[in-house]
Amino acid sequence: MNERALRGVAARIDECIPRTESFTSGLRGPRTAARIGLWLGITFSIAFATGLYSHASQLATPPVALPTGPTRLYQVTQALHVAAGTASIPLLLVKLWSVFPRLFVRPPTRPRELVLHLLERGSIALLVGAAIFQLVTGLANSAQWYPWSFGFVGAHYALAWVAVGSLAVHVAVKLPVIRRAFADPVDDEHAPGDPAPGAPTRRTLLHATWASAAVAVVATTAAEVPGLRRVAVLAVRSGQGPQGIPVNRSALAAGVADLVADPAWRLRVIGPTTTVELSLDDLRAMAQHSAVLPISCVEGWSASGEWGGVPVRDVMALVGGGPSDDVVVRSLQTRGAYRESRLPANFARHGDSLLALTLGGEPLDPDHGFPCRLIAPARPGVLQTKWVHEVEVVAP
Ligand SMILES: Nc1nc2c(c(=O)[nH]1)N[C@H]1C(S)=C(S)[C@@H](COP(=O)(O)O)O[C@H]1N2
Ligand SMILES: [Mo]
Repeated sequence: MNERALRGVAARIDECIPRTESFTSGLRGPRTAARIGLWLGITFSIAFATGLYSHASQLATPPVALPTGPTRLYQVTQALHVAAGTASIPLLLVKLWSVFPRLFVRPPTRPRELVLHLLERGSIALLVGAAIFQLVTGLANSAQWYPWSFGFVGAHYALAWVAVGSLAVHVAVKLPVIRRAFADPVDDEHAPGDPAPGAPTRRTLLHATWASAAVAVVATTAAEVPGLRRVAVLAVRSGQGPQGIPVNRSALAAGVADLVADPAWRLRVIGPTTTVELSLDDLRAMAQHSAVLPISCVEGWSASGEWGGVPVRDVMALVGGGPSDDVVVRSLQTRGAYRESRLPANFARHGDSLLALTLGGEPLDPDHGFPCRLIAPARPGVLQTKWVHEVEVVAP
């Protein structure tokens, strides 16, 4: 094929691809995109900060000692994480719609400009890809649906850095456009390209977007607000479980139903000086302490109860454990990522960190960890190990 024929083909392909100018809705464009972008920046920052904290909380040995209070700290930060992520979904959809025609901008021909253009497009592709990945995996995780084979925690954490990094580049590159967009009024009547009288304005579009984000937040998180449980239609685990607390994995599902009913159950406590075995009656004979503490699941639901039992530090002291020791707690469960957790020293010596035997004054339901479970303040639910049978004091 000669060069002329090639040009002809290229021109014909070009004709088939829509042009940026063919999208005429005045609702789109920088003024809408910048204002929604500002809110996306806020929701992504909240999700990133609370996500980093959640990730650090789940490390066996966090890089810095994390605070053990207030008791509801993790409950609040994780609710913020899920709420910010959920609000981002309608925001991102409208934002993508508002800039969609830019997808059809023809690349410049001068090499220098072309390189810059491709870099800018590349950073946007990265940002959009990472943002969609985060929102889809986060939403699926909070619905306990895992239609993938990679590890959620590692992937969601890694892509958070990609999303936030490419977001910073995007804001820096677009700063002049953003400045101009905010300087312009949202709606200027009678300007060319602006909607005809009676047609929706940019202001209407923005208000509808804010409203959808607000509905998304309320529908996922209101379950914890007294009186609002019924409107939390999208909340996971907002229903009641035994003893007023929802159950994520039942004793049956964890394969421990028979083991927990065995009267021969003993708590093995391993320490630097000795190992002891305690029966349920031995534990009940020790000094009991109670505390109101929430189960705060990473999926976003949470529920508080009054837990009673033996402070972890009292059990550690039986085998020579002291206030600077960590402790590893193991479940009867033989499989599953949550069958073991490590309590850093500052949590282990906290008086409200319990090997709980009761909930609301009653013996634990098998689904809540009978005979004995770990419950400690300001920790993710995944670390509140149920069906405990072994406690080992370890040097940090
Ligand atoms: N052994 C064991 N402990 C566990 C789990 C588990 O699967 N196995 N799930 C954890 C998770 S994800 C949560 S949110 C809480 C739920 O506790 P609950 O069922 O008493 O509400 O228990 C935690 N403890
Ligand atoms: Mo959880």
